[in-house]
Amino acid sequence: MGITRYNSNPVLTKENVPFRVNSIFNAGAVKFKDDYLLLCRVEMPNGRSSFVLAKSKDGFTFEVDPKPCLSPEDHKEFYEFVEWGIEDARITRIKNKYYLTYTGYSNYMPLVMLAETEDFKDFEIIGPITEPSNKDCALFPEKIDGFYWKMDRPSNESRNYIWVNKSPDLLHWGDHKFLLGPTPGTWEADKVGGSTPPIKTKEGWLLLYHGVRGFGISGDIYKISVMLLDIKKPWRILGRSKEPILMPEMNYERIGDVGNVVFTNGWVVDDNGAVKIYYSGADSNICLATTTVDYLLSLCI
Ligand code: M1P
Repeated sequence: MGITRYNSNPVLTKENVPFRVNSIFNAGAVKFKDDYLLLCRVEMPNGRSSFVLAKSKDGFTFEVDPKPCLSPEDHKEFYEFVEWGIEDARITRIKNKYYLTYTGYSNYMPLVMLAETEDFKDFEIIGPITEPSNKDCALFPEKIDGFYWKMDRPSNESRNYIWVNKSPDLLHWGDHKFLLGPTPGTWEADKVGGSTPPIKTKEGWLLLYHGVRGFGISGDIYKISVMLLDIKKPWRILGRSKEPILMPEMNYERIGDVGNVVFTNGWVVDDNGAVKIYYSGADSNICLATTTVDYLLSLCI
């Protein structure tokens, strides 16, 4: 078993969206009741993004809702933080609530917004949980030593590093610890960021992350990899793959709005260890790759 691309990729493109959009991509993913749900980023014709839900019974064939479920305009007193769009939601279930961590984009530059829902119909927007510039945030699915934990990616023009930090209440965050930076001379030489929310395994917290290498005017190449964190000390990396697990190879990953990108912010892990990774090619579609928890763990050396 390795990583297998679904042979009918992409599972969603803009042609599947029942309203006018520039693109659909970068979906958070979750199993909710009997459905696979994707909380997809739709870039509207004006270049600003909202979220729309897509639903599936089998995880392969999705139907997109007729209208967005969350838009910048829904953010009321927080509108100034999201005026230019909301992007790339990660979904974490903690007890019976689902938390969305997503990028709010505005004149302030990107920051991390938090919202919660119980039904994916009503969303309570809690507000910003970082300052700019920060993105690629995901919550851990349970408390560790009595605290909530998140990972995020504070950045400036030359530094894009993953950090983890903790909170008593999901609002006030501290105890910031460095997790991972780029590795010079490799596929992840210029930038890294957390991708999927961590899942708990027998060996530690397992998650996907992305790495970027820039090639000047030819652009950046985005690839996906996997790492394993200590269950009690989530700032300690126990292992990670020596090579990316997914890289742009297919036309639908190489050609699009931003070419040579594979990017994920959502996966669904079934009780039997089967993993569905929902990822986007070239910032222009939603694709699927399948694998298993055991295979991903075997890469984390
Ligand atoms: O174009 C690839 C990705 O670039 C950014 O990712 P990051 O800042 O984590 O490197 C994001 O804009 C993301 O939406 C986009 O898919």
